[in-house]
This record gives sequence, structure tokens and C-alpha cells, in this order.
Amino acid sequence: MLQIVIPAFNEERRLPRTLHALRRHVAEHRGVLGRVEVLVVDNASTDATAEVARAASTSAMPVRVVRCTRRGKGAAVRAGLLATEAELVCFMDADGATGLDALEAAWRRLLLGADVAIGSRAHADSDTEARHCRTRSKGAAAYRRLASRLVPGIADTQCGFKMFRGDLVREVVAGLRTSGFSFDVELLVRLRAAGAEVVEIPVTWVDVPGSTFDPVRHGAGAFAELARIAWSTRGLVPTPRTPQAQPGRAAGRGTRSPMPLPAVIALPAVVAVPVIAALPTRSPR
Ligand SMILES: Nc1nc2c(ncn2[C@@H]2O[C@H](COP(=O)(O)OP(=O)(O)O)[C@@H](O)[C@H]2O)c(=O)[nH]1
Ligand SMILES: [Mg+2]
Repeated sequence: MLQIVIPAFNEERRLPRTLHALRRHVAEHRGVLGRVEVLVVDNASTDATAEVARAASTSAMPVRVVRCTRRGKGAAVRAGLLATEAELVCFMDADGATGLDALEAAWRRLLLGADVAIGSRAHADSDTEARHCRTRSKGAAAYRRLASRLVPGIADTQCGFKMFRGDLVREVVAGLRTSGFSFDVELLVRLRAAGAEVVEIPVTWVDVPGSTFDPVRHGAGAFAELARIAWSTRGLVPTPRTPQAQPGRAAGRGTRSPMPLPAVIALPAVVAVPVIAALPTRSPR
């Protein structure tokens, strides 16, 4: 069985379309994906997110609602993943920005031995015609440079689609501390430290209007979280899980030297402040 976690904060408008598309996709690809269950994590929404999720439940694709009162995408994904029990689990955003073909692509990579398959808008075969506005793209580029110091070799840590071996991710996500948008980076650092082989897969990706990420409100927080992750995981290095059984797995994995504290403090400030200051103000959601 495959369980799909969808973190949702006030998604009554975007979620129904995503669940509808998912139901159709799952029906068409049942031969590959098998039984699929969806877990919508209602992240203290004040709208009808839970109701629209329940209304989309069918016997062919049951939709369960998981409550998470701790705010933040990281907290929501953590709660959702911990509520899974399947061999294969994934999470995706409520807006359906990542094309659903990623499900089969990721599934195949896990079948071939990877532990984690993550959507990557930086992959040469990805199709990402409409990206974010220019200011957010600039901030994202700075963010990517910092994130790549923590998870070298991974070009896109932030795509909202990731699939995992269930037992592994449940073990690792229990220790996740980042509750905001940077949780993906901490999760990837911890997965690699647990010996996971992480592969990036191409995706089709469209920028769906109505993003809950507001660069002005969340941008500085995301950089600050990155700094906290760098510090709190400084001792974690990629570890081969079972080197004797899978000698190829360890190849090419270097160790990560801890980021020095001064850089940890200075980088978010140096990078985040001018980027955030240059951003246009948006009306709060
Ligand atoms: N902003 C925000 N998003 C959350 C929260 N909890 C869960 N989410 C979900 O995290 C996902 C973020 O995707 P999206 O809003 O499209 O952001 P973007 O794709 O990064 O622009 C959506 O599914 C949100 O509903 C939260 O507390 N705050
Ligand atoms: Mg989105």
C-alpha cells in the first residue's frame, strides 16, 4: 500500500481539485501503485479543509483526516508521516503543483533500491515552465546555495513532493525539530545520516496561485531555520546503512564538516536581510 500525506492549512479551495485529480490518477495507475490511501493533515485550519477532505473519500481511495494543532508545514508533515503504516509513503502539497506522474517515477526508483525519491525542479528533465515571481526566485537561489552546504549533491530540497521507504522515514521523522518550511532540509540531513540513498527525480511543476508561503512573512524564518538546522545537526554525517550488503551505496558519500558557528549566524542575516527587504509587500492570507 502507498500512503500519501498532504499537509493542509486553510486549503478548502485548492484541496478538492488536487484530491479529484489524485483519485483519477490513482484509478488509471492502480496496476503500478496498488492500493492508495490519503492522509490529509489539517494543520489547525479555520476553514472547511477537514470537511472537503472527508467529502473526497471513496472506497477506491480513502481519505483520512489527521489533526495537527502545531502550526507549520514541517509539523504537519511530521504528524502525517508518523500516522502512516505503509511500506511506501510520500507527501505532496495541497495545491497539486507537482505533476502526479512523479508518483510512478518515485515508486520505480524505490523499487530499484533507493530509500528516498524527491521531486527536483532542478533536474535536467524537469518541466517547470512557470516558476515563482522574480523576487521569490532570487531568495530561493540564495536559500539553495545555503541548503546545498547541508545536503551536498541535492539540487532542490524544497519541491513539495517526496517519497520514502515507510519504516525508515517514520524512524527518522520522529526526531525532526523544524516545524516550518525548512523541515525538508533537516529531514534530508537526518535521512542521509541514517544511511538513506536519496535520489532526485524529474517533475513537471506549475506555480499554482494561492501559495501559503509568503516570502515577506516566511522568508526570514526559513533562513533562520536553516541556521538552526546547520547547528543542531552539525555532528550528523551521511552514513552507509548496510555497507556489506550494499557496497555501492556508500560510494561517493563524503562526510560533512560542521558549519562553523559564526557563519551560521552571519549567513542568514547577510543573505536574508537584503533579499527580504527587496520583496514587495503582499496582503496577508
Ligand atoms: N503556510 C503554511 N502552510 C502549511 C502549514 N501547514 C501545512 N501547510 C501546507 O504546506 C503546503 C505548502 O504549499 P504551498 O502553500 O503551495 O507553498 P509553496 O508551494 O511553497 O508556494 C500546502 O499544502 C499548505 O497547506 C502552515 O502552518 N503554514
Ligand atoms: Mg505550491
